[in-house]
Amino acid sequence: MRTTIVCGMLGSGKTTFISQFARGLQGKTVVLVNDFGKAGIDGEIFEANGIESIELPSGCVCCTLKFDLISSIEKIIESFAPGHLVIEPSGIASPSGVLETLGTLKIDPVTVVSIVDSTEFLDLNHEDAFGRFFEDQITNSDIVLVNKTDLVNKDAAERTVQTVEQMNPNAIVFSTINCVISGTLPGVSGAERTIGRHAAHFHFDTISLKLGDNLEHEWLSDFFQDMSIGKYGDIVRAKALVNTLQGPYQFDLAFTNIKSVPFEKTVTGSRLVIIGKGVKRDKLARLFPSPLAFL
Ligand SMILES: Nc1nc2c(ncn2[C@@H]2O[C@H](COP(=O)(O)OP(=O)(O)OP(=O)(O)O)[C@@H](O)[C@H]2O)c(=O)[nH]1
Ligand SMILES: [Mg+2]
Repeated sequence: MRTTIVCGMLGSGKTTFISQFARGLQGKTVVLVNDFGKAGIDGEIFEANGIESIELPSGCVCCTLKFDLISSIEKIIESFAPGHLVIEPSGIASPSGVLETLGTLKIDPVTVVSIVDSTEFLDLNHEDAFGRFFEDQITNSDIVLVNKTDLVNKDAAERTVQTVEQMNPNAIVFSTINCVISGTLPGVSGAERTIGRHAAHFHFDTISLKLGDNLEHEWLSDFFQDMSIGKYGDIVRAKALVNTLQGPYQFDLAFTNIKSVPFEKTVTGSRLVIIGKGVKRDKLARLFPSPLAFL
């Protein structure tokens, strides 16, 4: 079994990458996904793309969910015997924690692909922000996608690529839009990896809300816009699958970038996940009154 870990900060593009990558793989492929919020969203996105996936409960696979990760992998091997296992840890997981777990299970070979969001990396790559997280991520990677280059200028994209190359001269680095790589991904596995530099965790509030199916697309778009400018706290990531009155939609906020696209099928239970610091729970409760419920 080949195993690929796809890591990267919240909203950097992990699910976007896997949705394309897994479809191109030969043989049985299973994705193991660990959404940070209680209302899992990514599993349903994979399903809509025809990709088999198993969701791990909320929390983080690199620390508190280590045992769940072990038992889920054992179950996947037993039930599906896949040719390829793809793991999407939560956007706060350190790859070294996941690599350690795979090591105890003697899983080999493992490729680490990491996604860097070029709209935030240069601003946040210092000790007081996410510097240690990025270091763990990039030094443990075989392949790095410097993604969302459509949203930054050429100079910022080039500086991001250069910084990543300096941090890990052995990694293969691509500059991408929507995680698209021309040609096939090189098959590499980092035998030389030194794990154990497990980065300290940063802590975020997470809120999951069950929504009704009676919301207007425009109202939700305005709400995401308001979240992006700080009206509900310092929100770093929000995502929702909603059957709006205009049809099913997927909404995303990743740092300050917002997006909504029609979803391929009716959503199984409209829901919203918000991740950030100082999230204004009371204000949200007033906006989404009963019978809508916090999960
Ligand atoms: N403009 C632009 N948007 C992108 C790009 N890549 C991904 N996105 C969008 O960014 C949002 C987040 O992408 P995801 O693939 O869900 O990110 P993720 O890393 O899986 O997010 P989490 O699992 O929540 O941490 C989605 O709306 C994507 O469509 C890109 O290169 N350019
Ligand atoms: Mg994801």
